Amino acid sequence: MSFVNYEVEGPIGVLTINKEKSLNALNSQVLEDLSAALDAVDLDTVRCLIITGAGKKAFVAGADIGEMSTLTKAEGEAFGAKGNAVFRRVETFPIPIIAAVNGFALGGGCELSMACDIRLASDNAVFGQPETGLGITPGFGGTQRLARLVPVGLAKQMIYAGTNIKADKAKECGLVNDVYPQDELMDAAKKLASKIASNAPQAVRNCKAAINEGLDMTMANAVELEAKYFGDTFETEDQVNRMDAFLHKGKK
Ligand code: CO8
Repeated sequence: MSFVNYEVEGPIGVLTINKEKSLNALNSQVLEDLSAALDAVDLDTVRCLIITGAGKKAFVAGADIGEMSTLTKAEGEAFGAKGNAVFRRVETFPIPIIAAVNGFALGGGCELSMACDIRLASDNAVFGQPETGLGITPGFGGTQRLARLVPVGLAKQMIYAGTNIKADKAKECGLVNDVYPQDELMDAAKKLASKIASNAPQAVRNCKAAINEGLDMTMANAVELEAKYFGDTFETEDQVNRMDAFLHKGKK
């Protein structure tokens, strides 16, 4: 049995972390199941993914504290590396991934949402990195991605003091794009995913790669990179047909 359900609705794939009893906490098995679910995505037909958590209380309440409690230094490092490898797969997955954050997104949950391209939240969502209170640092990318997504001072406060932020504050600081009533979150995520899926798939993929790779570069190198991804979209069926349709609208 997998702790990650994968359902396909046309061009949209929905991955649900399904361990509701422990608020979808991430243990080694869940991380492996998430990776296996990504393996199962048919990239010829699916154009956007949504990741969410089972139930109405939590997206993911963190890495599994029970599993982590007895780790040695070496095992801790290995567990961190395992989580980071899976989250990096999420971040660099060829198609966009939307996090539909339907409740607590703490520790590894906040980190999973930040590895996604876009975060939408329910009004009961809570984001935080409570690790220092447990005697550890964030270990699945939290010290790096949070400081790149929100003002550095806020990231430092959230990480040093373990200050959680609610959905409205997460929207105010740009961590999430929009906030919805819990019952409307998935419809909103699917609507956005459908809009993404309606655009030219190669162009969308190239945009994701250009944005992600360019963020680590100087502007001079980044625009050179953009030129390559831009050029790559020409002479594709989508480019030819979509521009032709624009130019000849109403004339055919
Ligand atoms: N790990 C394991 N079990 C959990 C976790 C978790 N992170 N979160 C919740 N649960 C379990 C609870 O133990 C409880 O189980 P049971 O019913 O068997 O007692 C069940 O889920 C329900 O939880 P609560 O009863 O606590 O529910 P509340 O509504 O009272 O509280 C909270 C909800 C506030 C979300 C609370 O559960 C909580 O604080 N959870 C822990 C949050 C946390 O600290 N997360 C960060 C964990 S550390 C981390 O993620 C590090 C990532 C990087 C790792 C790098 C490794 C080297």
